[in-house]
This record gives sequence, C-alpha cells and structure tokens, in this order.
Amino acid sequence: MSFNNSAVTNTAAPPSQEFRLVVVGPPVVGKSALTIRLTQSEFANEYDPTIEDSYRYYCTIDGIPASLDILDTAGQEEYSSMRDLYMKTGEGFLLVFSLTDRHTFEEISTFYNQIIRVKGETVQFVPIMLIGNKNDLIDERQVSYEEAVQLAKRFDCAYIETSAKTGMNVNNAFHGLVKMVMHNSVLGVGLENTIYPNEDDERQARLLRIEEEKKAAANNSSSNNINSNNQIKNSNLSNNQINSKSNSNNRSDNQGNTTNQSIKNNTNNNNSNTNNINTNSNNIEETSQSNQQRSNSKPQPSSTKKDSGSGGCCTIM
Ligand SMILES: Nc1nc2c(ncn2[C@@H]2O[C@H](COP(=O)(O)OP(=O)(O)OP(=O)(O)O)[C@@H](O)[C@H]2O)c(=O)[nH]1
Ligand SMILES: [Mg+2]
Repeated sequence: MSFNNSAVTNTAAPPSQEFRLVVVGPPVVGKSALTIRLTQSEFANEYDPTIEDSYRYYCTIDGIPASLDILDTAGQEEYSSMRDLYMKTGEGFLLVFSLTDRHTFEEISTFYNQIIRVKGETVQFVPIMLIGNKNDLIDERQVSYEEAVQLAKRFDCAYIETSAKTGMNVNNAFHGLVKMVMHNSVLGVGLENTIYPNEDDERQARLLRIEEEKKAAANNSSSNNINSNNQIKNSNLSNNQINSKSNSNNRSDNQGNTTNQSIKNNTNNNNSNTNNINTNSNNIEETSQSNQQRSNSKPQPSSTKKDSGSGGCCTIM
C-alpha cells in the first residue's frame, strides 16, 4: 500500500497559478502509473495499491506558470469513504479506466456520478478528462475507441487514450485538463490528441472566429483604401495580418525549475469565453528536470500533502 507524502526540491520556482487535479477511477487502471510518468518521467511497473498520494508538479501552460497539485487516489472500494472530500476540493478530474479491462470502463460511471453529485452543488461545469489508459496493450484491448467517445459525449467531457508505459499522451491528458480548468470549458481550449464532446460545435466555433477576424481585417483595410489598386494590396495585407495574428498564438511553453514552496495565486481564472480558441498547435518546447526527494508518511488530509515533480508543456490546437 502506498501513502506517500513526497517533496521535490527544485530551484527558482516562478510565481505560479495553482490547480488542484484529482486522479480517480477503479483499481489497477494505471492512475498512479500515469501520475508518476508525468511527475517523474518513469514507468511504475510494480502494482502497489494506493491509499492516497499527493504530487506537486510545475509547468507552463498557455504561457502561464502553473503549479499542479495532483492527488492520486485509491481505486479500491475500501477507501471510497475518502472520495467525497477530495471531490469537493478538486478543480479538475482525470477519470481513468483501462482499455484492457471492460469492467473498469463500466465502473467509471459510478465515479463520474459521484463527482457530479459532489461538485454539482457548487459549480455548473466540472472539468473532466476521461482517460483510456494502457493503449500500448493493443492485443488486449476490450473497449473500442467509439464507445469511449460515446461515453465522453454523455459525460460532456474530453477523451484521450494514454499509455503510462510509453508515455503517450500523458502530458496532453494532464495539461489539457488544466486548460479546461483555466477556461472553465471543454470546447475551444486547445486540447491535443483529445476528442471533444461535440466536434461539430468545436469546428463551428473555430470557423466563426476565423470569419470574424477576416471581416475585421477587411474593414480595417477598406478604410485605408484610396483606390482599387490599393484595395487589392490592402486585402493581401489583411490576409497577412490574419496569418501573423494566428502565428502569434503559437506557443512556446517552457517548463521552469521549481522549488517545493507552495505558491498560492489567484485560481479564479475561470474564463468561460468559448470563443477564446487557439487554432495553432504545433509549437512545443519542453525543458525539464527537477531534483526529487520522496519520503513516506502517514495519511494526512490531502491539502497538507505536497509532492513535486518535473514540469512539461503542452500544445495549443
Ligand atoms: N502495459 C501497461 N501497464 C500499465 C499502464 N499503466 C499502468 N500499468 C500497470 O498496471 C498496474 C496498475 O497500475 P497502477 O498505476 O498501480 O494502478 P492504480 O490505478 O493506481 O491502482 P490503485 O492504486 O489500486 O487504484 C501496474 O502493474 C502498472 O505497471 C500502461 O499504460 N500500460
Ligand atoms: Mg494507485
């Protein structure tokens, strides 16, 4: 059984916004393995049932220095009494099932319903990333991509397939969830390799924004027009302006070195404007590594337990 109270000491922690994420789901689906892959860039091959572990992870997402307070929870039923508390305090949830175990897929609704029951009392939208883990075990797959996407649509959340073993999409899963918390929305927040609950809405929103940008640029250029030749030139210019504006949205998210100090900044950056869509996605820069110290301790309230890990970065669609 693991109940760790770990601490990581890095240097030069930037002032950061804190996000409280909770990893939930049935036993043996890979919740701990995913968390360890993100925070320590390792694969935990051994199964050590979790009671509750807490991790601190620093990174930069959408240019914002972020401090992730990640709670890795117990899948085992005997610890289910702890769920209400961490669901209350969590801001975003990674809802993990195993692609190789159909039973865990069927069980995930129980966790979802509990999150909605607990969080629904205080918020209208709950940021949730549904995760199908162990996608490296292709031959053992028991849950199809399509039915997982259907479930995500029913939950009105995003879906992503990961492998803690290979590391595939692990950063995207955690960072995508942070973006949902930041924007208080699942649509249009720029998730990578992730299925939106409603792709048509997402596409429509993006097209609308591009149209609006074109109109605005055309208006600007026509007011500067002196003759038709100039209009053509200005129209070309406005197109370039759109491109240049779009390009400026490309991100280069650098992960900083950190300390284990707990920096509490304003976490109420709930921007619900779903038009705030970034359509560019392919600039990623990752710098990382941190010194890590881990120590075991007796169970404590989750809010007092802090671990830490190395940072990473994510891409914007
Ligand atoms: N092949 C493969 N194995 C994985 C993956 N993720 C986790 N595992 C293995 O699955 C087992 C269970 O992983 P854990 O991360 O401990 O599971 P958990 O969900 O934290 O389980 P509880 O703490 O009991 O709730 C371990 O032996 C892991 O090595 C994965 O992506 N691929
Ligand atoms: Mg675990």
